Amino acid sequence: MASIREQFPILKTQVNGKPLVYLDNAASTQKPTRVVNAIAQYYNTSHSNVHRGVHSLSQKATQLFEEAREAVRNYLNAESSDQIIFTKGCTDAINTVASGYERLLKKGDEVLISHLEHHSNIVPWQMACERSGASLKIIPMNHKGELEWSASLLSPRTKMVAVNHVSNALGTINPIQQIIADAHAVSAAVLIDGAQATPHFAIDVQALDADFYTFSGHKVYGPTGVGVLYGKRALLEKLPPYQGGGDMIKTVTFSKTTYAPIPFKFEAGTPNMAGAIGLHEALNFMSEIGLEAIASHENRLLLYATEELSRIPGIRFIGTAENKASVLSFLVEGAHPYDVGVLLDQMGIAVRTGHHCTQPIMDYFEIPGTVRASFGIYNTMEEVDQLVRGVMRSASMLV
Ligand code: 7TS
Repeated sequence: MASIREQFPILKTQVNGKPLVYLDNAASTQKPTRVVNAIAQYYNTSHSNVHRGVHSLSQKATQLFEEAREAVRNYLNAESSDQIIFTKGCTDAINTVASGYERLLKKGDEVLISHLEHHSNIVPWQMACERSGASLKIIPMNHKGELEWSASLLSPRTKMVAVNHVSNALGTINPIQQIIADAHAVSAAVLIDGAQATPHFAIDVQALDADFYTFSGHKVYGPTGVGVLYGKRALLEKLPPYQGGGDMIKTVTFSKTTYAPIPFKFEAGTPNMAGAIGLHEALNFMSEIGLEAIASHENRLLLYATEELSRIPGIRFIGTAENKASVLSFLVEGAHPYDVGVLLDQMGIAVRTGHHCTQPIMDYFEIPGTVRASFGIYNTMEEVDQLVRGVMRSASMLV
């Protein structure tokens, strides 16, 4: 653990005069020095535009960028690296699919999303439905924050099912394997928003049989401004691109343009090479620690935090699913989550407060928001103790 923490200089800094306890990993993780160095190294030694020049530097940049794509392929166990599209992030990846589907969907078609989605897996589908005339259906959830999945929610009209692998607000791990199998039985495609799964456990898109899988670089110890869309080849080939520009074409005349093959069809303009190279380094960092070791460490933190926080009078957990990743949402009776967050911040403890871009979940529980602690690779049991003491102090001041 000491050697892992050593790699994150920010963890040695102070916030409000107190050592930082960073528990907002679901929003964004901190970056190890090697990721920062890989980006600096790229700019210092290898930067030029990709896929264009015959000159050596352009070829070097292209090689590094394409090696990053191969690293993502390997990380997700995709069949082929041309099924890996670099995007600005998870939101951009979902919008790429939803904007393409907007043109494939027809009136009478249905798109199924869940009550547990982040706004970025709700709004793009609302837009696609509004513009195409398709209808949006919702998979309901129960009071534990688990999806009430039933294959009867599907019909031959269902063309797309878009659900998250793990809920960012509650930590629920969703039964996506069952959902994918049932959706395929009615020939619906399935998009899995993996923004909160990729930081915590290994993903195998082939074993899952997901049609599309998306995630963000900045939540897996990589840089901001880069993300990934994985798709099955036949579906990506059928999906219209939603941005036009350089790099995504085969031929252009004023009367007609033909598109480049995947993945370039979806990568209009100069891509975020530095971002992809930083992401490559971040995936190496995670793989070297080992996804199983990460999952078991974070699971221990989650269990310990749940047990210790539950001793605090008036604590109420929001999201008590059987199967959870290391996200813990809670309220202290009589205290507004925002006030708890501000007091914790004064103690150097960074947690997220609010609706976490999941307003339908907050509406379900009839609450304004929650306090959310989310754990990453570098968090320790001592930090959980600090959180518990901080929440106790906040409660004694506010209630
Ligand atoms: N999907 C899920 C499940 C998320 O948790 C997030 C971001 C996104 C999509 C969007 O990712 P982006 O990188 O494109 O913004 N979630 C959060 C969060 O929980 N707090 O801040 C951002």
